[in-house]
Amino acid sequence: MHKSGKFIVIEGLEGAGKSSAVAILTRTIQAVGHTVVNTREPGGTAMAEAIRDVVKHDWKDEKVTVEAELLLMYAARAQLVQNVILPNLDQGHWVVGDRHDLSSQAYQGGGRQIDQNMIESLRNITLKAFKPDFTLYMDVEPQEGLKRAKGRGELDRIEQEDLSFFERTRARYLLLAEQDPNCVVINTMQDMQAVHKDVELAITQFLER
Ligand code: T5A
Repeated sequence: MHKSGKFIVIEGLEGAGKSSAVAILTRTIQAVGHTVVNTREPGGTAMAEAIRDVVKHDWKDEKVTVEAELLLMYAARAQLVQNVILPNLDQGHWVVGDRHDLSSQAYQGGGRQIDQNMIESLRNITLKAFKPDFTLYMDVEPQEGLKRAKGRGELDRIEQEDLSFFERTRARYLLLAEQDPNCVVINTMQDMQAVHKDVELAITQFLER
């Protein structure tokens, strides 16, 4: 499989502050001499970006089924992993991903309450044994995260879900983060300076491993 590149992922609800965490990780990893490639999900290839548009779009009278949403997330992920992530890791580059598979487990599994076995099957087909080397889960209370996201402009189709959807999503994130020894939880209810310090510390400790 891949040579020596590592796949680092940032996860969290909307407004958790993933964008600035991605910037900190990228800077810190580059500072020790690695080439960093940034990705986002859904998206990151021409086709996956088109899927992103489709999945974030509001289709007015046409209900987007939970199954269609799940399949689109995995279709985009298949494109990104095979065309971008794996080839870069093979070349020894590090990939910093804004969201990956944990998002599907949390949003579609927790939020949409899709059966875990169905998600697991898609995961096995799409990713096989591939998984991130390290994940930072940026934890935010849904109300606060949505307030921050709203402050940035219009909410998309998924962001317009009710609070209980995001509470279920967060609960699933926390559960899965706790079970994963390669996942660190960052409390983003603190001020930004404290959050950034925690992110820097987490990635520095990973680099020193
Ligand atoms: N999705 C995605 C699924 O349902 N399943 C999947 O499998 C995948 C891959 C993606 C959508 O798709 C869903 C999840 C999403 O709904 P997106 O546009 O990528 O859509 O959505 P997000 O990744 O959530 O993007 P956001 O931009 O909303 O979140 P960020 O990046 O976490 O937020 P950020 O960094 O832009 O911060 C938001 C604002 O908050 C402020 C920032 O300055 C910014 O203004 N902020 C803080 N303010 C105070 N204190 C702090 N500690 C702060 N941290 C940030």
